[in-house]
Amino acid sequence: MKFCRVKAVLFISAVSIGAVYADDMQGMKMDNMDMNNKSMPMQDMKPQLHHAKGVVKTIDAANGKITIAHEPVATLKWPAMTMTFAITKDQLAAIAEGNQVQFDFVMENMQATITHIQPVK
Ligand SMILES: [Cu+2]
Repeated sequence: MKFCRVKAVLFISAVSIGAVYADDMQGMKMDNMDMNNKSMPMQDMKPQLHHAKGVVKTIDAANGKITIAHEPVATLKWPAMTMTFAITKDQLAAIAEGNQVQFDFVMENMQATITHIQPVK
């Protein structure tokens, strides 16, 4: 008998807690809608990955930079050009000046950052 009453109390608590959570979720939904109203483009949150091929011109490992003469990049409507990308020391490990490379990169705030790079053999 005593056991049954405890169970009933627990059940009622669970129901009221559930109701509180439901209210919170409603609130979160509203917040998300507000964010959408500020028209935040999807690519600001997750930048698009671009793919390119090119030839490594110079490497500046100390400053995390690599200059590549790359072929046209269709996803950005870029012509072929020579430009500098941000790159990590780990990514530079297998790369040398003069290498033919293929790589992925993201564009953020006018900064091109390599996310993956490998020599083309
Ligand atoms: Cu470029």
